[in-house]
Amino acid sequence: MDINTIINNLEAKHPGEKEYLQAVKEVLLSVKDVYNQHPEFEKNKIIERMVEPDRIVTFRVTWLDDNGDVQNNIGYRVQFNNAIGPYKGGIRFHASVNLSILKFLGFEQTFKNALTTLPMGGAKGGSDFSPRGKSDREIMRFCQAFILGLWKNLGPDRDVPAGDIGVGGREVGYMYGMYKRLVNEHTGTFTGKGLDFGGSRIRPEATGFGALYFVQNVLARKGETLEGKTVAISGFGNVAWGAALKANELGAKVVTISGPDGYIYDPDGISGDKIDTMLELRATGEDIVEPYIEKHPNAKFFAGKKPWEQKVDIALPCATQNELNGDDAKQLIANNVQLVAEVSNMGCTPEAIDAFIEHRITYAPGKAVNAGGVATSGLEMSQNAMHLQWSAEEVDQRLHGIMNDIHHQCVKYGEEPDGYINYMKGANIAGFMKVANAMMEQGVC
Ligand code: 2IT
Repeated sequence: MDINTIINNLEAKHPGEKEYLQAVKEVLLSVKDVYNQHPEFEKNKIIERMVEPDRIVTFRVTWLDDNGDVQNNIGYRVQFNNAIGPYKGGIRFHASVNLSILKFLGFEQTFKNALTTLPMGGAKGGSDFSPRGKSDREIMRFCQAFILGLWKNLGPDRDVPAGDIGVGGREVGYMYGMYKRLVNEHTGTFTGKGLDFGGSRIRPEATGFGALYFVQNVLARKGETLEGKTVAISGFGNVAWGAALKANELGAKVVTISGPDGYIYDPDGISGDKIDTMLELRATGEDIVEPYIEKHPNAKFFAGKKPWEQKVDIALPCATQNELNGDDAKQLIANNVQLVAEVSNMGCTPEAIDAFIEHRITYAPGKAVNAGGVATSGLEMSQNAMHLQWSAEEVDQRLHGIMNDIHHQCVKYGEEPDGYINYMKGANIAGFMKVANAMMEQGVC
């Protein structure tokens, strides 16, 4: 079956799952040419098998809030594809979570994990539970109830979750604690754990650090560095924090962060202690950035706006899917942006991506740029399996090597006749070929 028919069938079968259909469409359109060169893929229905999750687990999560009232949420785990390794991917707790979003994330994760060069399959999970305004005890009870519904499907060689939006070290700790009680084994079946119980050094920083190593590679090809470049970052979570730290270390000036309430523009640069302000804002549990200006009065807060209206050299979406749309892209292009690298998953809408590619602005997709997070999770799995813990230098060096390799794969498959590197195409083809070949070698099953 040709690619367009597969896409049409999928749209008919899963109407309304817009994020999932968006992610699938992007990958399938990019791999069209290589798919057509491999008739064995069509014969074995590789794509038809690849676009459907292997398994979806849905469960009710019931917990008691601080008033003793009963609360109900929905829990999910989408085990997408384990052709190249155990299911691996984060857990998202956010009011917006639904099956379309988790299927898109699980699908993307499969190709991202393939790009890391490590043996990990793709999965994603989460709940429509909103951590906003919840007490620590409520978070703990929710995490425990979530694991009660999911634990039987997990295991070090079966499925290894981690964090995502709304799930950080604290939540992973609570989930892992309950998981360990239930299975009575300390096998490290979670990554992003605390350093004292099997966590990896550099894991909290890894997504942001890896993204900046990728950006370094992109610039190096053009004979440039990050020194003196201005950078717009969205979000203020763990990913934005790691990206801001490394961007500063490499000589760039970060001028924005953002939250659901709006964005901060700090003309003096968000550096040093100011980066810690991000941690303080998060610790309030309110999910807003406006209080930044109380501590740093030179900065300005723009309510309800996105940072993409500022003139910068580099834009790094670090918040959530589709946070940068066609109009934002036009604004960035008019302001002469040089490079847009998604650190969030599917941060740009298809219209934005089309605009960047049409204007030959370097655009790099999340599945390549943010793969350092899950890659370091893979390194955590290795350390757990070997019952040891590497130094920060060792982990950072491996992470850097992996990001260089991912960049290399993108260039190899993404170079166009005019010399433009289509990083989206490169990442999609490289990831697809690895998963497709692994599925072919394992037979029809
Ligand atoms: O989107 C992602 O790659 C993550 N949330 C991290 C997944 C992981 O297993 O570390």
